Amino acid sequence: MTNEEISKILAEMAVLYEMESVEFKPRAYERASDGVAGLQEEVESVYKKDGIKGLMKIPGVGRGIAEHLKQLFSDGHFKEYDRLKKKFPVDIASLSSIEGVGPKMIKLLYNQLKIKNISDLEKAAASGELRAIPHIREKMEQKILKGIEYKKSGGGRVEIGKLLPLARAMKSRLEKVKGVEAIEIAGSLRRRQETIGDLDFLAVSENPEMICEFFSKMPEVSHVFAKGPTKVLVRLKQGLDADLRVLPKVSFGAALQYFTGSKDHNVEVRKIAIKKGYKLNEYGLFKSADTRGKKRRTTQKETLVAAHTEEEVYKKLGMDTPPPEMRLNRGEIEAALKHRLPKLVGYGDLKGDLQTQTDWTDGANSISEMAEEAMRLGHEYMAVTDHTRSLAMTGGADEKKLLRQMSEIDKLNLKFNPRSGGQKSKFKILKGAEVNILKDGSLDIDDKTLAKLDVVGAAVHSFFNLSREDQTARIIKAMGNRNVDIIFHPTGRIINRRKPYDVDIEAIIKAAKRTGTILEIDGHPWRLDLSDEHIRMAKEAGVKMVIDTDAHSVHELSYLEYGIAQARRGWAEKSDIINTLPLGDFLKCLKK
Ligand code: DGT
Ligand code: CA
Ligand code: CA
Ligand code: ZN
Repeated sequence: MTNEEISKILAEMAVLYEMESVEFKPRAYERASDGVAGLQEEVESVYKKDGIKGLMKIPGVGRGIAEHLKQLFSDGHFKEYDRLKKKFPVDIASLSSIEGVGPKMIKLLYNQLKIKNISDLEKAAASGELRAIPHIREKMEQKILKGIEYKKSGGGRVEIGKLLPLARAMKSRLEKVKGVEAIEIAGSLRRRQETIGDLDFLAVSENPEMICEFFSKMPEVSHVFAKGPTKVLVRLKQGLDADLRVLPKVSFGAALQYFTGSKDHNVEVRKIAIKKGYKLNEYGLFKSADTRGKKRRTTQKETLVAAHTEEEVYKKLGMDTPPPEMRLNRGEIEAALKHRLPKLVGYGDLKGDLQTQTDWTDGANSISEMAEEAMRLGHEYMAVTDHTRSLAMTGGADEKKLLRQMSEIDKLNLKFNPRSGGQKSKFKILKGAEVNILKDGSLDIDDKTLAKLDVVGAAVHSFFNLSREDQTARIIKAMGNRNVDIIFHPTGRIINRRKPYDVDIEAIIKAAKRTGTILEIDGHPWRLDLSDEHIRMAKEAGVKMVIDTDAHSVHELSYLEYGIAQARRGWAEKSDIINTLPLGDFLKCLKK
């Protein structure tokens, strides 16, 4: 069983215990689910190597859950899960993918109306039956209907955060198959798009049939649609399709170029090839031997010009090679022809993280655990930005709590400071907050306290339905506060779950420029907010941005990668992103 599947079961169990009204267990299972999802190594091999003790080292996994996992690996199923599933035969995964539907709601829906899946829910919401439940009013009913509609319109595309680790794990196992010389992930995943329609693997192998056989039998596969000697098409348990193509070594670069896409990019590149008298396809760039007698031209007379690497293909066409993230036919082809591609911010360029939540509010880990992990990742700084007062469900901090947290951070910084004799040099925890922007654009923490923080992010977490005018004015008012350094997740969307609120992003960008406010690129793969197009607008307006993770646990601190990918798709360069700067220079870019 893969980590993905185990993590899913643990997350379901959290909800099932909630339905059973068991205390503490729901949170414990959620943490274990997160811990498993974030693990590089397969849980099963951890167990095989180090037994129960090894399992208990996984973040969030205590003895009880470790015992359950042991049983899972020895008998192939979770007794407790089977018992709960029998008691509550509910499609938890799909119900909880609807905005506004969490564990407590699932419990109410089942107990009161026996709602088991999305179609039951849709019927109940459309007929007004939902309002029989005391906690559900019309507003909630509308929200649920909107959520269902939005989910349907998503067309089954899967968020990148669910796929990149999965695809990498598959890739590393495919690499080890006998005869394999190269494996690459192409398609939208190589371009690091926000959502993925299907996975495209390319391989070079001396033994194509063997890798095809291996691929079709991978544990991630739920169904094989087609299997030939050099091509396999499967459905994954994750709910999307994946295909593998095995190619001759000579044409690997051309194939990679072709299957990386995007389709729009390819169409334009092919036009350039034709203009130059070439033919371009997944096997290579060819020059026709006879350009006059078109009718008599045969493929035998074509000579291969370039195919081995992508760079060769682009070079023969007179172009630089655009990074995969840029290949969307949004001007990159022209720039590549003029040798004027921007030098994109790199995956190793960030010096720190600027949005993290801890167990002071709704995060899973302590400040110190988060800081240790940030150090391990090589960061120079990390801002702690817990939620504030008016986000009551997270236990948001008021002024007093923020002051207490600040002195805790002072203590920790002293501990991490080399002068105190510690080993960990040059790391600093910054005092921050994710301050809530109230309906009228004022903030829920007083200015005196905000002024004491190193870095203040402000964000909208309520009143998503204001008119465009009011929503925009509200955020711009917050930007006018001289303590507000950054606007976090500026459009509020959650991928596949919630549309952005209606806001005039051009006006926000203008106001950011005028007030010296920074805009966030929230790298959490559920958010990825700003979008790539907004990033490009901000860059062109000369507005500075930060890339951060919005991490709520230690393993989410690795989400910077998604934020960087997003920034690259938005053409951002190092100089556009201020947390590429060392701490001192970074702080100088803030308002104070
Ligand atoms: P997805 O899967 O919807 O997230 O997006 P892609 O870009 O991965 O699309 P997919 O899997 O249909 O095809 C992979 C690549 O193959 C695509 O990016 C470009 C190339 N490709 C597919 N169909 C065509 C086509 O009709 N013409 C050209 N020029 N390229 C194509
Ligand atoms: Ca694809
Ligand atoms: Ca495909
Ligand atoms: Zn939070």
